[in-house]
Amino acid sequence: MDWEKISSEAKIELLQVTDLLSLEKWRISYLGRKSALALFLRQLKDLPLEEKKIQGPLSNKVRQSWEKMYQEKNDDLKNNQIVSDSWDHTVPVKSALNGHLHPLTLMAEKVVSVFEKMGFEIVEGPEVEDDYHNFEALNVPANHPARDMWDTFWIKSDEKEKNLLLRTHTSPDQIRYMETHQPPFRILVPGRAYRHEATDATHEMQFYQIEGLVVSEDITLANFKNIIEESVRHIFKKDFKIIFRPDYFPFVSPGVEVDISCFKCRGKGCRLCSNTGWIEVMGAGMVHEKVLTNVGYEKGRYQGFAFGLGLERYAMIQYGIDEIRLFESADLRFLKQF
Ligand code: FA5
Repeated sequence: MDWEKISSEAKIELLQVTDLLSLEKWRISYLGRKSALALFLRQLKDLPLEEKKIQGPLSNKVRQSWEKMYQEKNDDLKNNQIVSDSWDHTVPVKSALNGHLHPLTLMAEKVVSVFEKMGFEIVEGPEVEDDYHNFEALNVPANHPARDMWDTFWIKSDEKEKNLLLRTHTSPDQIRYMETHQPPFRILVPGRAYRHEATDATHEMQFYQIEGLVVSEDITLANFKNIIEESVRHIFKKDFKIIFRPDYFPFVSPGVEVDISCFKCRGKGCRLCSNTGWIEVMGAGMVHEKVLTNVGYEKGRYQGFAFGLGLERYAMIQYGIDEIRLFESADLRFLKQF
């Protein structure tokens, strides 16, 4: 018997097999009781001894290799193929898991859409910043005590590009925009900020801010107050109590902090709001004259306001979340609720 020739025919035929029915036909034809191989094995005992010694092991090897080929093909078809005649259409299937937007994305989209309706242009800036844009141009020179307000992640880099950092706020994007644009304008800059600080229920090391900047010849703090009150009303669709308090930032004068009444204790005071009854949501103020001249604007001609709001804080208020660290936890029990 020319086992080599028959084996190669068997292989070619097996390659063409695509369902279990034709695989069974193949098995009957090559390994079945009436197959050439089975007949040969049955007649083996009648061969002369010398011949038997050669043909015996040879034909057994052929049988083993065909059985292996058969088994592999069988497994392959069973794993990968739905055999039409054994497919029960009535068996319920597991429904596919649908993805959905992260609560911070939902919140950012809401904030952006409200400000867009108020005529703000959406702008983005780099997360890896230089000292100049993050601090210097914002009137925070080296060694200024206000630098302590932003615990900074500095980036190790070569001589040419030294003083790189992960931006500690989105305010450097005010500078980047003003360097290339003349007033009047209103911009909104959503983005990530990084601070090397201990985390707690309202502080993360990576968080999102949304910066706003409006500059023209006649912008006042009253415009700022009105825009923030209106935007809060449209974003949250509730009449939250908002408080504007004096605060200090080197790049604004006067400076303002904006707080919204604590959603958890309704102003009574709790752990979340450090017993103040208020949750701080943004820093803001009238753009400092030094900042306007640093970007090359004519001295005394323009004025404007800027603000930097914390997106997580907004989302916490919107969804009643009392722990900021849940946002980045990747905990599906949390994420599935949105
Ligand atoms: C600033 O970052 C200023 N750049 C804001 C500003 C912009 C002032 C323009 C004046 C003009 P502050 O550090 O307070 O300020 O942060 C602003 C807001 O970001 C906070 O009110 C808070 O909502 C949010 N935020 C600050 N630090 C964290 C943190 N570690 N985790 C989560 N949110 C934070």
